[in-house]
Amino acid sequence: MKLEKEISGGGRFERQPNRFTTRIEAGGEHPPEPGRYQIYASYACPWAHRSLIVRELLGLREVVGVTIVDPIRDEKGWRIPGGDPVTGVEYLSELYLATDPGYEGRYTVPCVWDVAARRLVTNDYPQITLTLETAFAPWHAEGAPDLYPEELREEIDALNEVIFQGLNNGVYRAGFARSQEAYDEAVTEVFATLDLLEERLSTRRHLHGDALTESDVRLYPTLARFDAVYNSHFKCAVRRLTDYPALWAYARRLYAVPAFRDTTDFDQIKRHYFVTQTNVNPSGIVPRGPEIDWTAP
Ligand SMILES: N[C@@H](CCC(=O)N[C@@H](CS)C(=O)NCC(=O)O)C(=O)O
Repeated sequence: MKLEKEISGGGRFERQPNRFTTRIEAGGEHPPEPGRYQIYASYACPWAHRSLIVRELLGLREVVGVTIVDPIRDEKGWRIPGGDPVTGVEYLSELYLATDPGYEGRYTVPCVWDVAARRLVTNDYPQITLTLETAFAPWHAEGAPDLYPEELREEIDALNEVIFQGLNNGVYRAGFARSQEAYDEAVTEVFATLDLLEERLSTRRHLHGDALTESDVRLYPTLARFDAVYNSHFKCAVRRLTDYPALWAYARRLYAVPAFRDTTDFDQIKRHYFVTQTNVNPSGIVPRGPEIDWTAP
């Protein structure tokens, strides 16, 4: 199993680096153009979820395409049910290997395919949303939010790093840990980060004030998966999201926005983690519950 390569000596999960990091930028080899790029995403994957949210929020549905993969990944990786209408492939791995025949890492979503150049441009998930927010600005819908305003970029980048280390990737470090020490270290960081964000959100509507930003887009996918998956499957069991009044109210507020709600598929999320990650859940049994009302006011 490829994931073994990402387990360090101390039983710590150390995520693989992103192999494809070319930028889509004006004047570059892959310039932004409507109809030229296809995002490959899974509703289950938190990293891919971000791109789906941003594409909807910015009204880019007609500008950048999306192919959704099946939530259950087999030994050949992510599968596209019925084949991909854009490239004709059945497995995402075919796009990775068409771009780099020697690629040996995991075939991950999200990634972006350049239809004109017939190659993968990027699987650099933090950059994909930023690219939609900046390089694709000429095609944003009228009235679309500015998720990455110039004057807040430094603050947004700094908080995103805290959210990534402590939470987005923190839950994976807890869940994939192979030693008690590695787990303890990660789970402590997860709840310290939730505590910090609870405090921050007790006085603000969004992470950087009134307006929605890239930081909110990065936090939400982890919150949406927290009680349904991470609390049990990844052993992030100290508290539930629903135990945090401000964070839970904030998560529900975001869920009320169509771009967040329509891209949140709890059934696919649960089936993906519990069925596919047999390193953590060898039986592949999907638990019932927890019963949570995301639409509560
Ligand atoms: N590109 C990043 C993050 C994206 C990522 O891990 N995506 C997961 C789904 S949440 C994936 O596609 N995994 C495929 C696999 O493990 O084979 C990475 O390589 O770690």
